[in-house]
Amino acid sequence: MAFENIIFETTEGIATITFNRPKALNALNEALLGELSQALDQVAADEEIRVLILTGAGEKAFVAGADISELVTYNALQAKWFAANGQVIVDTLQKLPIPVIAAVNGFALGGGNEMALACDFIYAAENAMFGLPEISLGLIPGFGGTQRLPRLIGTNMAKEMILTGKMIGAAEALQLGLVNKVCAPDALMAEVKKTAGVIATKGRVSLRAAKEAINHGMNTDLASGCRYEIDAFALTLVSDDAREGTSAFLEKRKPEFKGSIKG
Ligand code: CO8
Repeated sequence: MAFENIIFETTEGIATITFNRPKALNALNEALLGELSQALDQVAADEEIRVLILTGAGEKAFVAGADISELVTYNALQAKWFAANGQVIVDTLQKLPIPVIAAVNGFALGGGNEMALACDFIYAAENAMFGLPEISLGLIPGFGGTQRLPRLIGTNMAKEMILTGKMIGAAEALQLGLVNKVCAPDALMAEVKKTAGVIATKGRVSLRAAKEAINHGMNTDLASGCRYEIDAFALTLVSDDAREGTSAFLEKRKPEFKGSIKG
């Protein structure tokens, strides 16, 4: 279907969703979130898509947060629905069976920062700015920021960012472990696609199992996480891709992973 607030395209197994409201710095309104939700469903249902990239249209912003002009019209129930709906979407992003990379090309604020936090990792342009400025609006983060940011950069650094509402640049975000790599703005998408391309050559079953094991382990104790890994490892070992990967190694050739998650 045709989207108006996002651009959804797929090339060689790599899907890209571009937030596309550049005049409002790609702020998240209900229409955009509805389209994003539909696009994520399409991504989840399409086994040919190996990796998803999220980015923002224009040169200024990834996403500058929830659309404040829409937020101010909400009553309490609408605000609850908006936050709950947003959390379903970031949860869907985090649980997508394929890797998701955020290519942060400018401001990633509020709900935009939270969207990036739900991705598997972030590459940022040198001009990217990260922040959870809700406190300056008399609000708090509502799309999971109070939960995911401390898990990623530690409680005290997250508290400082959330309680002051300050923005940090890409270099500081790299130092904090919020982003994996900082690139020149015009090199960002090429770098992200290069990494996505490497991931896309790997087996579907093992990619899914590795992501699930890490996500599961981050929400449980070490012993339970390791126990989960045993089962996930056993499942991957009997997959077509593991047969191909191990045979290719023994035959001294490159593997060609063509296995299906459906067995
Ligand atoms: N919502 C709506 N419009 C926005 C937003 C936004 N978040 N951000 C920018 N815009 C619009 C501006 O209003 C402006 O529109 P116009 O040209 O019509 O005046 C246009 O985008 C360009 O913005 P600026 O002129 O402000 O550009 P600057 O370069 O001067 O400043 C900033 C860039 C610093 C990013 C600035 O725009 C800004 O501070 N934006 C708001 C950032 C913010 O506070 N984000 C958090 C929003 S709240 C949130 O995300 C909560 C998520 C959870 C919600 C759950 C609740 C129920």
